[in-house]
This record gives sequence, C-alpha cells and structure tokens, in this order.
Amino acid sequence: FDKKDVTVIFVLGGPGAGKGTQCAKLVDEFGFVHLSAGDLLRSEQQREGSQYGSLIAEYIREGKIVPQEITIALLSNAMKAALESGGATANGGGTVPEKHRSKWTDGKGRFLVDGFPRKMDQAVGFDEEVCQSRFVLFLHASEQTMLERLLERGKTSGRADDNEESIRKRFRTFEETSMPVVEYYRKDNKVVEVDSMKPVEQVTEDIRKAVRETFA
Ligand code: UP5
Ligand code: MG
Repeated sequence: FDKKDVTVIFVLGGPGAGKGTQCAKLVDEFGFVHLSAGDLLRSEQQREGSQYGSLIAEYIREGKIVPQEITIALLSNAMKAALESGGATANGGGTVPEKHRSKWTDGKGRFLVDGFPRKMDQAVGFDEEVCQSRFVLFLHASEQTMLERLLERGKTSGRADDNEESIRKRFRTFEETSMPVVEYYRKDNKVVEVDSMKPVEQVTEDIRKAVRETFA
C-alpha cells in the first residue's frame, strides 16, 4: 500500500500502562483500526506452521524485543489486510463523527499501533519501510501501579509474561530500550503524554483533550 493512504498513531507506555484498554476506547470513538504488536506476535506464535513460534515465545517470556523484521512484517500485513477489506477507511472502521473527520485524514486508513516501536531499530525500520507516524501517544504510569495491574490481570489472562519475574524483565526492557524511542520522538515534538494512573474513563477524557489541543 501507499504511505499516503495511511495515518498511523503510535501508542506507547510501559507494560500495563493501559495501551490496549485506551486503544479500544479510541476505536469506538474515532473508528481507528487497532493493531497491537504484542497481540500480533502472540497470534503468530500460536499459528500452526509458524517458523517463529518458539522464538517469539522465548522473547515474550524474557520480556525481550522480538527481531524487528518479524514484527514489522506482521504489522504491515495486518495494515494491508485492513485496507483491502475496507476495514480501515473512514466508513469501514466504525462511525466517525463528522467533526473529527478532517482531522483524521478522511478516507484514509487510520491505525492505532499499540506497543510499537519499542526499540530504536524498529522506529527507524518502520519509518523507512512502512510510513511515519502522525504522532505518538505516551501513557505514563508508575511501576508500582503497572505491577499491581499486571499481577491482578495475571490471575486470569493466561499470558506467559504476566508473572512477577517476567514483569520485572519487561520493566527493565522498557526503561533501557523503549524509553529512548519515546525520547527520540519527544525531540521531534511528536509526543502527546497522558497520565495513565487515573481511572480508565478519566484517562480517555485526558487523551481526547490532549489530542484536540494538539490538532487545534
Ligand atoms: N487497566 C488499564 N488501565 C487502567 C486504569 N486506568 N485504571 C485501572 N486499571 C487499568 O491494561 C493492563 C491491565 O490494567 C488490565 O487488566 C486493565 O484492565 C488494567 P492494558 O490495557 O492491557 O495495558 P497494556 O499497556 O496494553 O499492557 P500490556 O501488558 O499489553 O503491555 P506490554 O507492553 O507489556 O505488552 P505487549 O503485548 O505490548 O508486548 C508483550 C511482549 O511482546 C513484549 O514484552 C515483547 O516481548 C513483545 N513485543 C515485541 O517483541 N515487539 C513489539 O513490537 C511488541 C511486543
Ligand atoms: Mg496490551
């Protein structure tokens, strides 16, 4: 697909910051297509015949970043599929209120890319091979808050990385490897930061406000 036909917003934040939760809310409201890099990797891991299954499982358990080629290919294929099915256009992705349409490049595929890029090589690779993001939404929460959320979710999530040992490794990777990506975009004035420790509805409202201010 053509870069000009897509608008991409990256949604970043530490493990358990609420990326998936907030993306789901924004999908309802703005008709974005939500692509979670972690979800795409988990489903590739489980796909029968995948040559990357055991590699992905190992990286996720260790909280390490899967080689960028794999993740970028999964994302770019998912974007292509959404565009071809019409699922990512203004009319296909959900009901987009009239007042928001021009802001979201009407008629083009609009994507919320959740949990990506989280390493510098991914950021550069995606920019070059797929497209540049319109902006980056950064959800901030303390490690204590994120740890509590993930341990709670771990009781039922079935995620192989929702245990304290993996969570600590994910935190370390986030600080050492992913925060530099956020700082890189900050220098570009592309980051919209929101406090994600408030109740879900309040965070969503703060995101709306911040986005509105950014595009006013
Ligand atoms: N919750 C959410 N918001 C709340 C709020 N405001 N108040 C109270 N509770 C709130 O939320 C987590 C939990 O908190 C939920 O129970 C929720 O109800 C509650 P969620 O929205 O799921 O948070 P999210 O930020 O999406 O957390 P997630 O665990 O998905 O973040 P990670 O970044 O750790 O996971 P992801 O799936 O993105 O990646 C997993 C692994 O895949 C990585 O560690 C890595 O190994 C690999 N990966 C790559 O290698 N490359 C990539 O590009 C991406 C992933
Ligand atoms: Mg998530």
